[in-house]
Parts: sequence; structure tokens; C-alpha cells
Amino acid sequence: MNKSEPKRYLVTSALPYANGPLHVGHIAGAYLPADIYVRYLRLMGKDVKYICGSDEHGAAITIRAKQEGISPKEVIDKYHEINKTSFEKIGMSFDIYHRTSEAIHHETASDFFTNLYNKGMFIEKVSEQYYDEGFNQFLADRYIKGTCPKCEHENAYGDQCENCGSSLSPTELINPVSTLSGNTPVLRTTKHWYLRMDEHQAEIKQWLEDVQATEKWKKHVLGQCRSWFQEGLLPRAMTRDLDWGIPVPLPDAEGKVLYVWMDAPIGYISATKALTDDWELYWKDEESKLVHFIGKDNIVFHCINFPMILKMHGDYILPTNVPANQFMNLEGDKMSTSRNHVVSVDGFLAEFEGMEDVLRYALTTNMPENKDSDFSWNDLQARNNSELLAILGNFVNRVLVLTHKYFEGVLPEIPSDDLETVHEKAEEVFAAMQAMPYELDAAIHRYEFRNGLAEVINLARAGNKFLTDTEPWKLIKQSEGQTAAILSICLNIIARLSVYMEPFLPFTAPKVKGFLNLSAEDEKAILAGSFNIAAGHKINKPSLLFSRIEDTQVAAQQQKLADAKAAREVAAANANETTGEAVIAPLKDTIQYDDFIKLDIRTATITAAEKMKKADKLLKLTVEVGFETRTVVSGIAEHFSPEEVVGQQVLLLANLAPRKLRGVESQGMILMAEENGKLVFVKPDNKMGDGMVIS
Ligand code: B3M
Ligand code: ZN
Repeated sequence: MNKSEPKRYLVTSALPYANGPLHVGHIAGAYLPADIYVRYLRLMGKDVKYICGSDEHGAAITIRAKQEGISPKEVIDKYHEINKTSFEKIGMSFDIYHRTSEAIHHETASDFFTNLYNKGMFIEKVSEQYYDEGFNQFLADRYIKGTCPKCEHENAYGDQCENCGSSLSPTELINPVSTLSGNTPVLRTTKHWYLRMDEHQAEIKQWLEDVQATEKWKKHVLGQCRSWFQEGLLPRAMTRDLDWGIPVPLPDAEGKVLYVWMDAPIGYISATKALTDDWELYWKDEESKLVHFIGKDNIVFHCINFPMILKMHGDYILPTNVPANQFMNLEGDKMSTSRNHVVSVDGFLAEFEGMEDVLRYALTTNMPENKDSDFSWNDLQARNNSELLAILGNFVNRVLVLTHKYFEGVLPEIPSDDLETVHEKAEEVFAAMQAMPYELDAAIHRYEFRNGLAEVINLARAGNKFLTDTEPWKLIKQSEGQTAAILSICLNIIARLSVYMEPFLPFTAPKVKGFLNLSAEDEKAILAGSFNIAAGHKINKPSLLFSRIEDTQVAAQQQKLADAKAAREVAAANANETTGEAVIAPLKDTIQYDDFIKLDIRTATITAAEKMKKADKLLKLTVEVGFETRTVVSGIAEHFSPEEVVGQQVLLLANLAPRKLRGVESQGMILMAEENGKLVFVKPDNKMGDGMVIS
């Protein structure tokens, strides 16, 4: 093993908040690049652990709980499972998908805090913090918004600005507003423990410069870090006044929890502990290599805060690289679940069944490695139809069909002079076969996954060209031997493709290996560059690897985004421009008491939900009413995904006459409230029994 070669790798992807579904921008940012990287390392026989999991503390969770009218625990339990499943569906090959609500994490993070506290790394400080008098709550992180003092972005959070990535304190915000009430908060005193980041700036700055000698970091990552050092790091509060999170392990810290950005990165360590007893080898041995994959809004926390905490703790290795990606936008606008301008992972896979690798391919060829990129439906269609289908799929299919047509899937012995004749025409394609593994390896180790995938596809392109130039369908009439020689070269190309495409296209690779009937030994030979398809090796019949994406499918997706945009515009139009208040709908006609008492409204729980074919606005719900189970068709599909509504306790107008909607009998109506075009459930404050009468 050469000196610089690490003994083992510890690779992490940002722990997504368990507060909502994943979208393709998340995948392109911090997960797909890491998955390609770790799959490639495993292919090369390296010892690698890929760590991820749910980030389950902080305001992002408690705010979602308020929005959904459920507890923070219910939020994380729901979205941990949803996200874990989504990652599995799209082939994220984590060695563990952990969660920061686990006891082992609470223990690890508390011990970290105590270790730093005992070393005097914190300043205990009573200071003025923003407070919402209406909600009796201190406002930290996402509970307060304002204008970023660094870049004037108007929706900066109390702890960070997603626009410029700066780490902030709430009191730095310009025109702060409580996200709970919309009011201007007041200042109240409270005590917190501040990490002395200012005192440790020099050593972290030095580490960051030194590590460049080991591996060059991306310019935009290094640039951000250097600009923060330039401004000078400030002591940062590592505790919060919240009732959800890891309690501060100090006697006089009642009602205080660890700041989520203190605890979450330590989640990488606790997840590794949960995965393997050898966890310290991966986190403390200098011959291990640590790489964090994140989006650009998490740079300060992974390149400055967390390395500083590791350094202060002592005996931990620091990251060799943090190849943060930039953002992937959607059809020219920021991707956003809350604004319904989004392509969710589950949504894509539900509509484009079996196209996991098409999505991986489109996201990789368009990965925002050094600048923001844009996901468009036209681009996805083009990547599928003109590249995957036309180049890779077409090449594999043509070669295997011809091998069956001329030799029934079994290549004969090839006379040496025929081999020689053909090899004279194959120099270009031999060169491409030789070069691809080296070019791919270099690209992967530079975290250039777009270029890496291009190397693989370009080999398929070279194979197509060789086949077209040599025209075996004509040559077969003169020389079986030369035809077999041509197909043998093409089959060797496909064998190479089937192994090296796996990090990018893990759903397609096994299919191609199956077509070629490759054994594990064959794969080893391919990786060693010594594989040659033998005479008599049986080739299976191929099936189509990819199918076309039609214009109508693209148009339908574009229409969905247009409809969501129109709904937002209607909502904005309804809101009074100056105050931002929703216009109150006019009162309906007066009714008598006798009219009202005819309504039989009950509590009820949604136990299942599904989209309805050709009805974008409708969800078909199964509703438990306490005394029976009902089917209800509800026009909320543009506001909620099926996963988001399951488990909700709602109010049901239970004696509404049943009516057929798109062929389904709907037995009742779920009560909703609408503001600014946004729908929310009208529901009991706390969970009750189903079937309770509302009067
Ligand atoms: N959950 C922020 C995010 O989801 C945060 C990442 C934690 S990584 C330790 O973007
Ligand atoms: Zn900013």
C-alpha cells in the first residue's frame, strides 16, 4: 500500500432533518455524490463506512410539529421512516442510517459537551435574547427570521443564513421577526454556554491551510472559510432555550438543550459507534480518511465548527476534505417543498416506475459540483432518450442481439488471422478501453462525478462507433471469424462498462452483468484489466435496459409545476399586498340553529392515503371514524402528499350524503381551513378518540 493511501475511509452525508420528504435537490447535493464515491471505493476493495441518519432535534422539528399539530416525537418517527425508505429506493448505500434521537447519540453528544466544558472551552454568559411574549418562548434558530447582516438576504434564520452560508446569532439580524407570531420580539435575559471559537481560530485556520497539501478543497468551500476567518470568528452559543433536544449536562441548565448544530455532527460519530465496535479506528486513526459530503449551506458547520469541536476534544481525526456541492434549482427557480416547487424522490419514482438510474444519471450529469445547476424535465428526457437509451442501451442491445443472431449467444474460437485483421481496425476503441478506468479513478478522487460518469458513457459511445464503422451485419457474409472478433471486442467493452457503471447506475449494472453471465471471478479479471470473453462463454438474451420518456410525460410534469405556481400567485393575489393578510371571504347566508344541528361532525383519523389516477387534485383517504371505516375523496393532493396525511386526526362531516368522485364513492368530508391558498386541517388540539361528536 503506498504511503498516502488511507487504510480506511469514513464517509458521511449531511443528516437530513426528519421534518419533511426528500427532493431531488437533496439527492444531488449531499447524497448521490457520496454514494458514487463509496460505491467506487468498495469496487476498488477499500475499507469504507458510509454514515448517515436523521437529524431529529432543533427548531426545524418543533416548528414542523406545530404545523402538523402533532408532537416532535411523532414528526421524527414519521419522517425518519419516510426518508430512510426514500433513500433505499434511490439506491443510497449507507452502512447505517441512524437517528440522533437514539440514546447512544444523546450519550455521545453529552459526553462531548462535558469534555469541552471541563477543558474550559465554553464561556458561561447571561445575555439578552429575543423572546416572543405571546408564545412565552425564547426565539432561536428557525424561530426568528430577519435580514442577514452579511448579504441582506431577507429570510435569514437566527443561526444561519442559507443564502451566504454565514453563521449568525439572532441579535445580529436586521428587523427580526418571530416566526411563531409574526411579531417583533422583545429582548429578555437568559444564560447560555458559548464556545470560544475566537480563541481557537488560529489553529483551525492553520489546519485548513495545511490540509490543502493533502487534498485540494473546492474553491467555493475554501473561499467561504477564508472569508469567515478574515472577519474573525466569534464565540457561538452552543445551548438553546428549547424543550426538544439533548439536555445540557450541567446542574444549572434547567430547560436548556444543546444547539442542534453542536449535536448533529457528533451524530456521525454516534452512528459509527452503533455500526461497529471498531468505530475508533475510523475516527481516531491518522491512517483513516474522513470525508463529509454536504450542501453549501452547511459549510461553516462542517469546515469550522465541527473540526474545532473535534480538535478541542482531542484524539479525533479531522476531515481530509469537505467537497460541498452547490444547489440544484428546478426549472430556473429554487427548489422548495413548502412552496410546492419541487420534485420529491417518492413522487418521481411513483410516476417514473423503475427509472431510479434515469434519475441518478440526470442528477449526476447535472450535479452542482462547483456552481448551482438546474433540474429541468426537458433535460431529464434528453439524458434518458439521447444518452442512456441511444448510447448505452442501444450499444448493449445491438451487440447481444447480433451475438445471438450469428452465434446463438456463444462466440466460437476465432482464427488468429481474423483477430489480427480486426485488431488493426480497433486501435481507437482499445485505447478508450485502456484509458477509461484511469480517467474514472482520477475523476472520482477529485470528487468530479460528472466527469467520471462521462468517462463511462464515452466508452459506450466509442463502442457504438466501432460497431458502426466495422459493420458486422455486412461482414458476416464474408467472414464469420472477423465478425466474431468484432463482437468479442464489443462484449469486452460491455463487460467493462457493467463493472464501472455500478457506482453511478447500481440498478442497471447487475442487469448487464446478468446478460453477459459474468461471475465474480470475471469481475475481478475486468478490474485487473485482464478479462477477455472466452470462446464458448454463454451470453444470455438481452432485455431493454431503458424506455423512452415521451413529450406528454414531460408536459404533464411541467403542467404540475405551472399549476403550483398559479396557486401561489392566486394566494399572493388574495393576500392584501400591504399587510400580507389574507382577504377574508364574505359571510354566507344566515342559517337557523336547526340547520346547524343537522351537521354531524366527528373526530376521525386518516389511516391510509393514495393519489388517484388522472386526478391531480384528489387523494383517496381511508378514515377511521371510531364506529366504522370510511372512504373519503378529498381535494388536497396539491397541498399534501399521501405520506404527510396518514396518521392525522381530523374532523369529518360524517352525515354528508355519499357521492361518487372519479368513480369512487366518497362517504363524508374532511374539514379544512384555507389561508393564502394554503390548506390546513381543522383538528382537535390534542389527540382524542375517533368518533367524538363536535358540537
Ligand atoms: N440537518 C441541515 C440540513 O438538513 C442539517 C444537517 C446536519 S449534518 C450533521 O441541511
Ligand atoms: Zn447572508
